[in-house]
Amino acid sequence: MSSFSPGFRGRARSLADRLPPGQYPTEQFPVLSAGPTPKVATESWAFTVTAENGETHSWTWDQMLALPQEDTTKDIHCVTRWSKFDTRWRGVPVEAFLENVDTTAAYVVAHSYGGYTTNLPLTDLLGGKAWLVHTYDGFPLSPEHGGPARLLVPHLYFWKSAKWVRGLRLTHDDRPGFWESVGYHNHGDPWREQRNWGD
Ligand SMILES: Nc1nc2c(c(=O)[nH]1)N[C@H]1C(S)=C(S)[C@@H](COP(=O)(O)O)O[C@H]1N2
Ligand SMILES: [Mo]
Repeated sequence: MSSFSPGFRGRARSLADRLPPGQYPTEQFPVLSAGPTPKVATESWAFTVTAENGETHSWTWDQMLALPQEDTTKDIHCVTRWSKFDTRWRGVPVEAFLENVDTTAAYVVAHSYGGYTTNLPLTDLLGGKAWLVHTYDGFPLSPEHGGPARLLVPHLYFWKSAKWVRGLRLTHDDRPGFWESVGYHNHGDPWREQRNWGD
């Protein structure tokens, strides 16, 4: 293995270099939802971080928009094998929601309006690797793609990017989410082809 990480050389890398094993590139933006699209109004929307001691920290839509915003362009990779290059998003880096949270937890369960869950190590959400996004390609994120706001964790398979996300629960023990509990890989690194348990 070479010492640089995927994405490090940015635009200098060829598209082939940016395609994880077993993936094909597409211009489409397929919609993959395990259930119906929940209707979530921004007026009643809230994002809540729950620490392992039960303490909660919540943001209304306007409070979330008042946080420093970031634009990011990322390649995304779905476990069903499509990859989409250079997707453009705007949102809040996840670490902004954890700044004042007193925690020693190592794991997170992201949970969504509609009931979807997905689990991640906390470190995969920090350090500029994950965002709560509300804008896609310059427009408000559509409901089918997770609007009004979704998680974006582009370095992992896209099932980790919870649509209609409503909060993060910090836990000491790792608790499999919706797909992870039916056989998807617990971590889901596309560069290591972590599709299923045992990969
Ligand atoms: N709440 C919720 N989030 C979800 C899903 C879902 O069914 N419900 N599907 C996941 C899967 S498997 C993928 S590939 C992506 C698809 O996002 P898209 O529909 O915007 O392409 O969302 C992920 N986030
Ligand atoms: Mo997926």
